[in-house]
Parts: sequence; structure tokens; C-alpha cells
Amino acid sequence: MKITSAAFELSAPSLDKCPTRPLPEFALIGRSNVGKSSLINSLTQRRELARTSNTPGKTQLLNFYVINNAWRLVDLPGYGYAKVSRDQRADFNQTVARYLSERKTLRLVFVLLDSRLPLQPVDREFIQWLEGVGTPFALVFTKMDKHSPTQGRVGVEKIKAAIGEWRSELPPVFLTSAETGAGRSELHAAIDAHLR
Ligand SMILES: Nc1nc2c(ncn2[C@@H]2O[C@H](COP(=O)(O)OP(=O)(O)O)[C@@H](O)[C@H]2O)c(=O)[nH]1
Ligand SMILES: [Mg+2]
Repeated sequence: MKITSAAFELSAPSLDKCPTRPLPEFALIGRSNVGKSSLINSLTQRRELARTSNTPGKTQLLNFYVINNAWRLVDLPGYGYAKVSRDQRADFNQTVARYLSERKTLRLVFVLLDSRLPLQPVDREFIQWLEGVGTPFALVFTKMDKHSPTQGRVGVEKIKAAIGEWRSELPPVFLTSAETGAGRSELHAAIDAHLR
């Protein structure tokens, strides 16, 4: 897939503020700092399209990016962030929940997991919730450059095994690094397949 254009469209605080022009959407979600914004930059090969930061909970809106004037990437607020008030968190959880369960144009959700960590309870809860909703999703392991290939594989296998404890079949899995661009072409191919 060739990325010919990538542009920020808008940030939405609620479902009724999301873009109305119907384009297929691919959403990224995961805990704060898992690498959502970095992956958007890597996928689009634009260094500063999505803001990356070290401040958990800073991205509290649904951020829409139009790619090739044909589809969107959607950077969703991270779940499980700590530095946001309880009220705000509840708000955003509800907006994200509604987006993930009601958005007609949503084709696939990329659930990002840090390849260096065991499956976190909040990740498990989210994945199980998403399964209940029935929205198609894939697992994207991030920061694969941060360890040796062997270490990385072991970590990923552990998380897959943890998910396999309640699922008979794993969703599609991608191993990525925003640093090296690993997994980019595989993700492009997955998006391409959903656009046909
Ligand atoms: N080494 C490495 N660092 C990454 C990678 N992806 C993200 N990061 C770093 O992790 C931090 C959080 O990334 P960010 O994209 O802002 O996460 P977000 O909160 O999920 O949007 C930043 O310091 C990034 O530079 C990666 O693939 N490799
Ligand atoms: Mg971000």
C-alpha cells in the first residue's frame, strides 16, 4: 500500500462530533503510552502526524486522520490512564465504548499491547468487552525493537497464551515497531484487505 496523503481531520469529544463523511475506519486503542500515536506516524510514514508524548492521559479525544482520501485512522483515548479525574475518565470510556459499538464505518480495531509486559488486567477486561460487542479486532504488539528477537517472541507467546486461556482462536496478531517500521507492510496489507 502506498500512502499518498495523510491529514489530521478533527478531534471529537463525543460520537455526534465524529466526521460525517462515510469512510472506512481503522481504530487504534490501548493503554496510555503503548505507542498508538507512534504507530500512526509509522503507518503513514509521517513523522509528526499524530502527537506522541510521555504524559499519560493527554490524548483524551477521538482523533481522526484521513489517509489517501479514502479511509481513516482513528487514535482513541488510551484506557487505564491515571492522571485524569474520575469524571473525565467515565466520560471518555463511554464515548469510546459508543464509538466501538455503534460507529457504522468502523471496520477493524487494532488493540495495541506492549510486547515487554505481561497481559495487564485492564487489557484483558477491554479485549473481553470488545469480544462481547462483536466488533472485529486484531492484536498489535508494539515496541518490538526494545528487546532481542528471542526475548520478544517469548513475551508475545506469553500474552498469546494468556488470551488463549479464554479464547479458542486468536485474532490476527501483528508484531510491530514504530522505531524500525517492523510490521508496517503487514498492517497495510490487513487494512487493504478490509478496503476491498
Ligand atoms: N523504542 C520504541 N519506542 C516507542 C515505540 N512506540 C512508541 N514508543 C515510545 O513510547 C512512548 C509513548 O508513545 P506514544 O505513541 O505517545 O503512545 P500513546 O500514548 O499510545 O499514543 C513515546 O516515548 C514513544 O517514543 C516503538 O515501537 N519503539
Ligand atoms: Mg497518543
